[in-house]
Amino acid sequence: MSDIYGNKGEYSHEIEVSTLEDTNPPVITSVEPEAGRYANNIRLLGRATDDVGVKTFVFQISQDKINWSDIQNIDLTDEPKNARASYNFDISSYDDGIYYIRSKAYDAAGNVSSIKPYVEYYIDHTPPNTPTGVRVTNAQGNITIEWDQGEEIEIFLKSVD
Ligand SMILES: [Ca+2]
Repeated sequence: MSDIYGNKGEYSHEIEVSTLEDTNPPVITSVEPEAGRYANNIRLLGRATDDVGVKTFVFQISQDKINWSDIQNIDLTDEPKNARASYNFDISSYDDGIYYIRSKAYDAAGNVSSIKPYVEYYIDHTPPNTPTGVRVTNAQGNITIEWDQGEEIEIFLKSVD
């Protein structure tokens, strides 16, 4: 390479980009535990995969599946392709009700998982000592007490004529 004066220009190297750009977002493969009632804490466990590596998990909570707020961000320093992150979520300050929890995952390139499955949890601080829907039936001296949840008991009474 030379200019019109015959001076040799300095050869400039193009910086070669050897690492392929990561454009594939991570995929959340599971959020645990399974749906159910929880009183004081929920031991959350999320799993995700990525073609390069998962860098960050974010657990989020919502009551309407529209507005989500972060519960916890978890950075994975080793950025594994098959990643799992757990968090013991203290729900003691949450009101009773139905909540949805989901997880997002980011890779090192900033791609975020697009499909974010959620799990439905019922936060319930009320101890289950009050049965609902109590029914008492009396058939020929056999009194049966039933309620909607829990075990049934039968009380057999001799009818007094
Ligand atoms: Ca990726």
